[in-house]
Amino acid sequence: MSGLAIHEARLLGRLHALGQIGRDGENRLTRLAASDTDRAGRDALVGWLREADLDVVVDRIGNIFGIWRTHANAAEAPLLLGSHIDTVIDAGIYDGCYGVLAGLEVIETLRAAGLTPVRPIAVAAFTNEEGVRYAPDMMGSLVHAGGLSVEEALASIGTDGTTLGAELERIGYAGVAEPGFLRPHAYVELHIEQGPVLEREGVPIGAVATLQGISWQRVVMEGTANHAGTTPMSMRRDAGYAAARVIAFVNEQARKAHDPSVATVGCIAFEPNAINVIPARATFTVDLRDPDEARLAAGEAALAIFLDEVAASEGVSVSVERLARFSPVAFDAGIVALIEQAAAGRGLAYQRMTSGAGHDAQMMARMAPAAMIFVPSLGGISHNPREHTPQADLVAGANVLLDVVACLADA
Ligand code: HGY
Ligand code: MN
Ligand code: MN
Ligand code: MN
Repeated sequence: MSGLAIHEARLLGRLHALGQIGRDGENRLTRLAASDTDRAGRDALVGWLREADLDVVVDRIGNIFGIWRTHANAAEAPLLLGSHIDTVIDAGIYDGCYGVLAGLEVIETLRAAGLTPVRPIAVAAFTNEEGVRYAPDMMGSLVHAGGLSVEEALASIGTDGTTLGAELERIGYAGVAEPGFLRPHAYVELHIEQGPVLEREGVPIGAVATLQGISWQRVVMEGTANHAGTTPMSMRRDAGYAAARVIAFVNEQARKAHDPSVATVGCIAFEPNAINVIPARATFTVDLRDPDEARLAAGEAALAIFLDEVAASEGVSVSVERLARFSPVAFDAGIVALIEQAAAGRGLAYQRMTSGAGHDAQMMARMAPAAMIFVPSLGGISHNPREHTPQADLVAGANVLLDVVACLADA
């Protein structure tokens, strides 16, 4: 293994500095893709990449790459590290940012040690991993891996009616490099687990071998606005009640299935949204996930049947828009084993696991051997300002990444 150690204060200092960028008056952190706060986060990252004397490239979907191209290895396919720095609404400071900044930290540590790896090493911050403003999520890495055309991605319309391409232009991150210009030799992503497993097991390192399938849909149910006081229950076409039945259905289905299947209705809006008007329209999202493709597909089919049943019984119309659909992914067994060796080499307990969250690595696995390293999330909490990982775990994860990179890049 490398025998080196990352510069703790530099990594932790940058993580906390980035975590202050994009806070509102109530101190809530939100950097939605291609927003003004995302621009501020991107500017900070580009500044650190430049300070590290990396070759900074921005591609047409706004993915940011910092490339360490020493003369000795210019021709080789780079080893790529990275994650994302866009956030959900009212986010924590570690999701995505930890992997990007640890990737940069590993490059700076290897360079400061005077090593010249056989392979170039690059770190990426992919655009719109969260998918909160523009769907699908993991968009920048999906485009990079060729799973979505850059034109289609740039034309995507946000929840606020904006177009991603115009917003990237506005914030100055509509790059010129063609997506996929950098074909990595391998991709390794360090990330907080965002779930309860590692903390519950008392294990500091997760070697992520698989990542579950994801299905995102937006459902619109149309009924009839009417008077809340005068309309008999038997005469209602209540889109709000119809939506409530569907929300109950997907939750009961997932609870009935068994642990790995999960279902979430995270967004809902009623129109006209007035206390004394029967909702004419209900718009809501359904996020289904399962490590088993057949079970995920069965959950989607059961939902489709139930939507038809509710439409008929409540007299509402239903339209469904698919926002994202990714099958479960198995990561590269060789890199997973290397992660376990690196953890063992540092005397750290580790365990092989699956990821409940979506990550850029699942897109990068389409174009190169890929795997992930997890560190624990306190209370299993994430996508929440209380997201937290103890400093010792953050440093341990970055040092394991350092050893994996030193090996893969032949430093
Ligand atoms: O949805 C996800 O799992 C990821 O955070 N985008
Ligand atoms: Mn993330
Ligand atoms: Mn996330
Ligand atoms: Mn993710």
